[in-house]
Amino acid sequence: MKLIVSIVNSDDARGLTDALMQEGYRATTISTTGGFLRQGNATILIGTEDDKMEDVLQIIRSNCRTRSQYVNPLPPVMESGELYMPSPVEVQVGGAVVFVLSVDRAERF
Ligand code: 2BA
Repeated sequence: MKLIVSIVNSDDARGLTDALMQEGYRATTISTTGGFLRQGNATILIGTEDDKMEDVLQIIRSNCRTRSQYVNPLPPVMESGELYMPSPVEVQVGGAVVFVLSVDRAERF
């Protein structure tokens, strides 16, 4: 069995879980925050059989899109009187960051 941990844009989370449910997969959505942008995203946990993994990855792929975001880099250390003009940097976020973990045992009691 595999546990697929998928970090996605909050705007894609609903569509992705709907698509997973439609195909008969079970999923849990956790509200999370990215360490770099410090913005909300969603982490979706999907436990599934090994032979279903590629199908789940395909559903994730087709329901999450890449977005460009601009962030202001941290200001440098400056002497008093110096002026810092921040210039935003573009980063590509997502579609989805996915980790696949092997599960030793899964139970539902
Ligand atoms: P954030 O940490 O908020 O990162 C958002 C985007 O900022 C990243 O998109 C990446 O394009 C950029 N970024 C992140 N760290 C950077 C750095 N040190 N320098 C320059 N740019 C950086 P994604 O790679 O698509 O990641 C989207 C979200 O997935 C991340 O949000 C984080 O919540 C999660 N994530 C990504 N890689 C991870 C990892 N190795 N472990 C745990 N979570 C991860």
